[in-house]
Amino acid sequence: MKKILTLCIVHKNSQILLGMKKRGFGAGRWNGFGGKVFDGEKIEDAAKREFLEEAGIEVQDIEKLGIIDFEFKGNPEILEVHFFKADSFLGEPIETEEMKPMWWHVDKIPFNEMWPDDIYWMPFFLAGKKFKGRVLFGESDIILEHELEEVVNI
Ligand code: 6OG
Repeated sequence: MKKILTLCIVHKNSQILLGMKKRGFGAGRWNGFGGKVFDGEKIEDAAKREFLEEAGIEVQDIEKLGIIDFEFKGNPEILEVHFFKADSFLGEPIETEEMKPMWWHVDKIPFNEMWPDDIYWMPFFLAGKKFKGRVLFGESDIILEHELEEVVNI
């Protein structure tokens, strides 16, 4: 059973735009913007739609940089998250019911208030490298297994 999700981060002038998730899955953590892909929707379109819904900005050119399968021990559902990078956008980020946006310098990313997998893929992301991987979480969102590699095509 696979669920396809998007995650998009603006990376501009040594800063990244993250949002504090205010409700639902991952609440209380800083993360990129994204969510579930609708049936029949292109994954890239879902990434753009979610950005507009969650931060009020319009991203135009986005680049897919990675795919990670997230599994939770004892749960047959796999979350296939597609990671995108944007370097420009229209509008100004605004706080929404779901996310509170904030810019972070790439040297000061709040990893201890993010999903524990982020420390692994973020270096690839910031370097503009494409990546693929799999992460298995156990109880209390502890990482039991992780594999991540750079790939040529995504
Ligand atoms: P909604 O289902 O609330 O969107 N997401 C993850 N992000 C990271 N960094 N690590 C994970 O490890 C994640 N699992 C899901 C995908 C959920 C958002 O959270 C991301 C979506 O952008 C488990 O609509």
